[in-house]
Amino acid sequence: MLKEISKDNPAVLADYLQSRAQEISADILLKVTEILNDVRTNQDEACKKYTKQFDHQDIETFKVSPEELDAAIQQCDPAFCDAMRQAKKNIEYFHRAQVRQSYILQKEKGIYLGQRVLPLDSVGIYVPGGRAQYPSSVLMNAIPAHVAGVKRIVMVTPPDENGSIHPNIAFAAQLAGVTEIYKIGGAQAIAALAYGTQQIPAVDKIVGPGNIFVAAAKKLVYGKVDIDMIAGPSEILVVADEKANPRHAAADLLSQAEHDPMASAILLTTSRTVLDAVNDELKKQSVKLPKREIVEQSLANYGKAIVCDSIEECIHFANEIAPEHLELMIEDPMKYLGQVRHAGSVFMGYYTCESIGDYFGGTNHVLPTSGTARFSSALGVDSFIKTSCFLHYTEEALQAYGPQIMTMAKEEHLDAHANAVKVRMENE
Ligand code: HSO
Ligand code: ZN
Repeated sequence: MLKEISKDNPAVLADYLQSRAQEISADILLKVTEILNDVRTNQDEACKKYTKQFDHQDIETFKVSPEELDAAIQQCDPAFCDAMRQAKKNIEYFHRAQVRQSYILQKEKGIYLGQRVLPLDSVGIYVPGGRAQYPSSVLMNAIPAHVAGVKRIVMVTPPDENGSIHPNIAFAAQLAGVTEIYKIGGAQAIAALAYGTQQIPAVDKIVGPGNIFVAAAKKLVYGKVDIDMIAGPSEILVVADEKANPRHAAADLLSQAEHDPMASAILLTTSRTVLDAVNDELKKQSVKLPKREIVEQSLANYGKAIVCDSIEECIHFANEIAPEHLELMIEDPMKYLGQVRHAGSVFMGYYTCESIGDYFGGTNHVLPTSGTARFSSALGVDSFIKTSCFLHYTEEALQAYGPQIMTMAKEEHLDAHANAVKVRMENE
């Protein structure tokens, strides 16, 4: 059942928005800092100790050997492998269009300047164990890195109860171009990737979701390495007009509610009849789901609805909420897309359920949550590149513009700066 928020009572919406913000407690930050320092100092010994303590495994060699990888992949269902291969093609197709070009500009007097686009040398992808082990996320993280041209793509994932890596994760890694896999998870894995150990060489950037300890570790190592984002629980916001099928809308809301008891599912509709029908459907459909308990908790916590006067008004509230996923279950979605300012990814029309994007369509499913779509973007090729600029002046150009540069330097009382120009101008 979705709790209705009156559109005339913005305070309730503000409360909801506030409650999405995730704070990491000082206690957790302290514990994680200890782990980070320990791994930084004692390297593999500390990694082994924490793997024993948290994952109950004695791991001597963290790196997954080619034989172990092949043996794991043998166990995968061929139909799953085929679907993953097609998904990979679609994801690659979309991300290739994101590749940015270097540029060079020629100016008067032999001046030229430009910017080069360079892939990062190495990245680490964190893949959680347990409940949220998603091979689709391996594709979403590794393929853009591969397309960007990153040479070393490292994956870390905690060992399972047999000390091995999950077959589907192994297959996804191989398919997506991961170059090294290590069986290690938690804050210790983030520390190893950030600082390097004897067995696990450091990387330049760490991406991928994880539990609160992983999130805290990523926050703390930021600066030593880059990170992607601190991902919060999944969010779906459905905008439905009077022609939207309530059964479909309910199915889509449940598809994200099943991720997490803290996930949010919001319906904005121009029709009270649709809202009532969606609520009936939620009841009917949720009892049949294996993750019924999670879904019920999530809807009780963050299942909301607003009945609006128009699609424009729905989009106004969608922009306020800045959801991770926005479905436009409306007749002419293209007509309204331009009004959408803040959403991680938009799903257009009655047939584009979010699941298509989660797995297969090609757009990335690593998206900004908790309102961060106001200022950040989906993971993509841009997440794995950096730029470096360059500049060239000739003697003629320096003679022409030297006085202006010196004027600026003198205003900042930086005589040595001015002098570097002057000594060259006097050469003549
Ligand atoms: N919807 C999730 C991604 C995902 N769904 C992975 C299924 N598998 C991101 O919010
Ligand atoms: Zn999902």
